[in-house]
Amino acid sequence: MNVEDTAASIRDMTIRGAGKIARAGASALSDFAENYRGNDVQTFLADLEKAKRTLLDSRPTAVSLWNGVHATVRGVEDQKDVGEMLALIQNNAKTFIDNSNNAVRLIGEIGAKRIKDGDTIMTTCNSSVALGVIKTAFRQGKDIKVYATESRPWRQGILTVTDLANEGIDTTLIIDGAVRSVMKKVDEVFVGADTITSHGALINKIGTSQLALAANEARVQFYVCSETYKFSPLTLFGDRVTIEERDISEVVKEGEVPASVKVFNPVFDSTPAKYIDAIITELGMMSPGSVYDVMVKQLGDRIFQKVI
Ligand code: RUB
Repeated sequence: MNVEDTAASIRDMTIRGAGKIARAGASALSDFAENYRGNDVQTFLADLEKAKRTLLDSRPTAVSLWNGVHATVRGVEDQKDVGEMLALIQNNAKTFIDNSNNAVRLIGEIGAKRIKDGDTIMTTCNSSVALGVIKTAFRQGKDIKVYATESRPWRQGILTVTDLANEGIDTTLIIDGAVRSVMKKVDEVFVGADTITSHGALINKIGTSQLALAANEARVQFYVCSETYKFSPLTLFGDRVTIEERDISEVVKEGEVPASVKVFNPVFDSTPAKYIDAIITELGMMSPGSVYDVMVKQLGDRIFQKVI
C-alpha cells in the first residue's frame, strides 16, 4: 500500500494496534522505495522526508510507529547513491517486520508461563501481543477464562472476544464500568502497550490505568506485553507523550446532548510504573525500572544523535 493510503488507514483505524501500525509504516516505506523512480539524492531525501512525515502525522501516541519508521530509514544518508538508499530501506523494513513478528511470538511464549492451569485473566481493548500470550497458554492445554472489557468508544473488546471465542477460550465481555467489580475473580491482567516511557510508565488504551488501579487494590498481577520498539527514546530526552483526542462523534451522536455540553474523547491514558508488576518483552520479563537501561543499551552510540 502506498504511503498516503497507509497513513489514511492508520488515521481512520482500519489499521490499528501499535504493532500493526509500526509494521504498516515500515511496509509503506518499503513500497515507496520499491516504486521510486529518480536518481537525484537531494530530491530523493526530500521525498523520503515527506513520506516519513505523512506516516508519523497519522496517529500521535504509539511510539512503535515512530520507531518502525526510523528503523526503516536508518543509515540512508550514509549511502552513496539513490539505488543503494532504496535497497537499504527495503532491507531495513523487512528486518523490522521480521523482528516484530518474532518478538510477538517470543512474548507469547514468555508470558504464557505466567498463566497457570485454571486461571482467570482480564484484558482490555484489543492487543495482539496480550492476546498472543493468552492464546499461547490456552494452546499449551491450560484451562483458562478471560474477561475482556468493551473498551468504549471504539469497542475493540468485540474484536478481542471474537478472536478468543474463535480459539475456543471461555470468554466473557464486560462493560468498562464493571472492571473493579469483576477484578475479584481475576488472577492476572495482561494488557498491551502503545508506548512505554523511559521511567517505566505505560501509555495504552483509555481505561488501562483504571484496570491497573483495580488490580493493585485486589492484589492481582498486572502484566504489560510489549515489544521493546514500544519503548520511547523521545521520552529519554524529556518529551511528553501526546495523548490522542479523537472526534466527539465517536462518543455521542449529533443532537444527543445539549449543545452547551462539552465532550472530551482522549483515547489513551498513562499508568504509572508503580502499578505494573512486570513488562513482558522479547528480551524477557523485566521491571518498569529496567526500561531506561534497555533503551540506552539499544540506542548505543545513537543516543548522541539528534532523535527528535
Ligand atoms: C490499541 C491499543 C492496544 C495497543 C497494543 O488502541 O491500545 O492495546 O496498541 O496493541 P487502538 P498490539 O485500537 O486505538 O489502536 O499489542 O496489537 O500492538
